[in-house]
Amino acid sequence: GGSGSIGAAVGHKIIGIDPGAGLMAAADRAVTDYGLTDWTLVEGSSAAMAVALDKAVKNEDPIIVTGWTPHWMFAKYDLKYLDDPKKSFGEDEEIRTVARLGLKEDAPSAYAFLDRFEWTDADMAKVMAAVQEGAEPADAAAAWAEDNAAMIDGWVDGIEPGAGETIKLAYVAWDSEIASTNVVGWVLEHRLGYKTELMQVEAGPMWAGVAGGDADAMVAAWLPITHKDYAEQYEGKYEDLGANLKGTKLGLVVPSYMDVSSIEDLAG
Ligand code: PBE
Repeated sequence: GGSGSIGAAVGHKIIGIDPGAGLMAAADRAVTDYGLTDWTLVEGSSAAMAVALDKAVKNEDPIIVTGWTPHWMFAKYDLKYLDDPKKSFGEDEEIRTVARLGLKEDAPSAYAFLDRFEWTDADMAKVMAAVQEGAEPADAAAAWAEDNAAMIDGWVDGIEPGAGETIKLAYVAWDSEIASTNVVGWVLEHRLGYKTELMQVEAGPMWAGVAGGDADAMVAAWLPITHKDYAEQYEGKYEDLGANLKGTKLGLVVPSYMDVSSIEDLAG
């Protein structure tokens, strides 16, 4: 159908996630860039977005959500990203590990491992799928770690165990970051002798926590675009340890049965 009919079919709503997510700022940009004046970006959470998507797909109803890769939803459902010719969602970024200042001196073994930690979207997908199927995140991380002992050997090779200190990892309840944070926590606890505290917070407090030293590190920094505002706000107050996963993507996502291919088609 025509463009107007898509807007009408979904009530001119884009189903978003938590308001602190960089993805929401990007979706706001898209609303402006593409002139989607009568559209509403609905705030919620990753979990609520996934529930809405599941319900729509089961009924073959139209729906537009904010989405990102890596995410299990692309394996579970037949979905497509809408083209973004104006690049509101940016391109070419990575997930980075960010540590508080002083972690290197205070917990050198944890720091050395965090600096080395890097995996792929295929690795992350396995943990995410297990969680999505109902496993506790810590159990899914442990199972993945047992299946991938050789990779973990490489991450900790030559690093002396720590002295049993507690490492606080901040993260947001994004499916991708639940997976990575639990795996990193497992390695710190089971291979490097640390205790861990996994602090689930919103995106702003996650960055504030690492910058202020209340958290030791996060593996959930999407840069250079998605978390640009946070990175600029706290510049000089954290240490960027580089990529832990490459090959990410963000955008507006729809079920493949919808007759729409570009964000441009939503205007009017
Ligand atoms: N996300 C997943 C986050 C980063 C990880 C894309 C939802 C965000 O938008 O900030």
